[in-house]
Amino acid sequence: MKMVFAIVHNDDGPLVSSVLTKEGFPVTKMASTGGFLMSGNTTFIMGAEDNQIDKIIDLISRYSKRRTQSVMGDAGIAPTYTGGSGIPVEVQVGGATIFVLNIERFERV
Ligand code: 2BA
Repeated sequence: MKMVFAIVHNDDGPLVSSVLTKEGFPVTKMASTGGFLMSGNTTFIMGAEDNQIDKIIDLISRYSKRRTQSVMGDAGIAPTYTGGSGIPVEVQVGGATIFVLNIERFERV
């Protein structure tokens, strides 16, 4: 058994969630915040069998778009990243950041 942590853009969260659920994968959604942009993203936690992981990754990546986000030099990250210059900085965000961990034991009591 595996545990999947998938961080997706907030705008993709609802679609990714409904697709996974529709395909029969149980999912828990957590509101999270990226440390770099300091803006909201969505983290999915999913317990799944080993042979389901490829399908899950495929679904998440299909519905998570890659975006370019522009941040001002004095917003969020910015004072240290841009030297507080106020100059816009472009960063690529997503599709999704996915971690797959081995689970030693799973109980539902
Ligand atoms: P953020 O930390 O807000 O990062 C947003 C995007 O900013 C990242 O997109 C990346 O393109 C860029 N970025 C992050 N740190 C950077 C840095 N030190 N210098 C320059 N650019 C930087 P993604 O890589 O797609 O990540 C999207 C979100 O996924 C991240 O939001 C963070 O919440 C999470 N994430 C990404 N990698 C992670 C990791 N190794 N561990 C935990 N969370 C991660």
